[in-house]
Amino acid sequence: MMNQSTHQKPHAILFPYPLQGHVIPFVNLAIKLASNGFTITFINTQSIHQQISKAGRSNVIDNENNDLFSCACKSGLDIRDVSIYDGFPVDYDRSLNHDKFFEAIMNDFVFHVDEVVGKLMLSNPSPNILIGDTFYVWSSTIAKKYSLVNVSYWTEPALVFSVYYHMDLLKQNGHYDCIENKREDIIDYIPGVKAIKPTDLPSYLQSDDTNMVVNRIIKRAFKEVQIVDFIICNTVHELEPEIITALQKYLSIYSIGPIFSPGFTNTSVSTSLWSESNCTDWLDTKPNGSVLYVSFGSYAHTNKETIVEIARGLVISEVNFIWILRPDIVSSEETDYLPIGYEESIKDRGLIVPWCCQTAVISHPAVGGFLTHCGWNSIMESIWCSVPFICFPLLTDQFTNRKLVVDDWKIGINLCDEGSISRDEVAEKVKFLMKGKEAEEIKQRIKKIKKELEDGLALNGSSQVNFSKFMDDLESKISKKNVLDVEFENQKLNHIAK
Ligand SMILES: *[C@@H]1O[C@H](CO)[C@@H](O)[C@H](O)[C@H]1NC(C)=O
Ligand SMILES: *[C@@H]1O[C@H](CO)[C@@H](O)[C@H](O)[C@H]1NC(C)=O
Ligand SMILES: *[C@@H]1O[C@H](CO)[C@@H](O)[C@H](O)[C@H]1NC(C)=O
Ligand SMILES: *[C@@H]1O[C@H](CO)[C@@H](O)[C@H](O)[C@H]1NC(C)=O
Ligand SMILES: *[C@@H]1O[C@H](CO)[C@@H](O)[C@H](O)[C@H]1NC(C)=O
Ligand SMILES: CC(=O)N[C@H]1CO[C@H](CO)[C@@H](O)[C@@H]1O
Repeated sequence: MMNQSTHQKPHAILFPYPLQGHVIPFVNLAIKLASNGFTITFINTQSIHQQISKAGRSNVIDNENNDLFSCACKSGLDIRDVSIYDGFPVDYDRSLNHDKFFEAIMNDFVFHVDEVVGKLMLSNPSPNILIGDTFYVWSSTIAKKYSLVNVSYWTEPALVFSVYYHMDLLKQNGHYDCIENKREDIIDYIPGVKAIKPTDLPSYLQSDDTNMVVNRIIKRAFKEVQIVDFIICNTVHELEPEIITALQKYLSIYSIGPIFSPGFTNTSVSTSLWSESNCTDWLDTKPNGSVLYVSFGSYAHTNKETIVEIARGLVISEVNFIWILRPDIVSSEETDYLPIGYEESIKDRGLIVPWCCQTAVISHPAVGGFLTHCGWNSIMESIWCSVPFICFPLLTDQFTNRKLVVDDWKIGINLCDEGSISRDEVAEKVKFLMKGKEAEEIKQRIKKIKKELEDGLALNGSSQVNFSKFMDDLESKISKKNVLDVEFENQKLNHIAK
């Protein structure tokens, strides 16, 4: 009987956070686990599911069944597509109503999750693992209720994890949530973190109002993460060795990144929330390394003045560029932010599109630099293509990621040092990165960092070995749990028999 139960097939339920930057690494993880024989049930919110399937490429989405994973399944992977109600109508503007939406995600979403997981427990093979985004505050509660091994997936660098994990230390030292004057001195007491400036902390930790919804989510989520079985992190050990080693003292944390889709640019699963413009033909007309790619990601907003200064600065720089401008980059209520006649004025030197397949663009030889908001996926992808950065963080972990890129790895430069930016500064920085002789060293260094990523993913590389270890530890936890479950059932039977 024991043998039978110890060989139960692993079936993991995956819950990405309902944001573009989280969905991508979750999908890539799903493919990786499924390629290793796991059954996966992938749970998007209905809103995210509908947005992806509307935007999706017809060649990879089975429109009849509206199954985002049909193409991956045809190639033999067992990935089941399920969507879940998040408490709001699908077309509700979650970005505009950010606080209200995330308040509900923190407090009420768990009831919908409970219902869906309850039903899924009847599926075959029956689920035995829950992999939730670290930002979810309910993972171990649900895992406990359904007796699932609980795994927390952190889609940002270990540095950011560590800073959140040690919020109490920041508080004790007056660097977070203190009423008196905020301290401006270097933070050097977080285990494994040599030194970090208060202005390099994630934006939520720099805020005066520590009672904001995201701060409360982080506080609860990082309590929750202390009791999960395993944490997996989309980073490479060699990039953040001291931080990860320090965390390993109290947590089962595995660095398994970067998690890309198997073809990098050629995904068999759609992940994009907006339809992607194809920039290949335009890029084909440009000399190698001559194009600056400009994107501020999927989530953050900026103001109209900033957009105008960047627009003018790009023109002054005389560099070719592709600029991703989401209609809601300022706000979904102010979509008319470019100077009048701007798009016509740039002629063929610039291409402005609402969204694109980022991996396809940055892996094109014409691209030589990336003006970025410093989202973690963007950084990993661009390192993979050896494309160096101009950093313009806007929100959340982006400030901390900037520190890694500019101060630690020296593979990028800052756009500006705080405050507002000017067109001349934009032009100067763009010219420096794209045309300056000094930028050559940056390009050499990014090749070295790229090598770390490659080595990590190689056959005996750290991420590959850690991933195998994670899967082994997971399976042994499942079989242990099964033994306990069987004993528990037997006890119950004995009890009833008496
Ligand atoms: C989730 O992890 C914690 C810590 O290991 C454990 O106490 C809890 O029982 C786990 N849940 C289940 C159902 O295994
Ligand atoms: C790209 O993806 C499609 C669909 O999954 C697949 O048929 C094709 O072989 C892939 N090509 C490469 C180069 O990986
Ligand atoms: C984009 O266009 C190029 C050139 O026309 C084509 O080869 C490529 O397949 C297109 N990519 C996608 C994802 O449609
Ligand atoms: C541009 O880059 C591609 C890909 O690396 C290479 O094959 C090609 O020869 C390069 N073209 C020139 C003009 O250097
Ligand atoms: C990987 O490690 C194993 C065990 O240490 C060894 O037998 C194998 O030759 C290594 N493979 C490579 C490609 O280095
Ligand atoms: C959890 C775990 O085994 N982590 C390992 C990942 O890889 C690095 C580098 O090989 C090890 O030092 C970690 O211990």
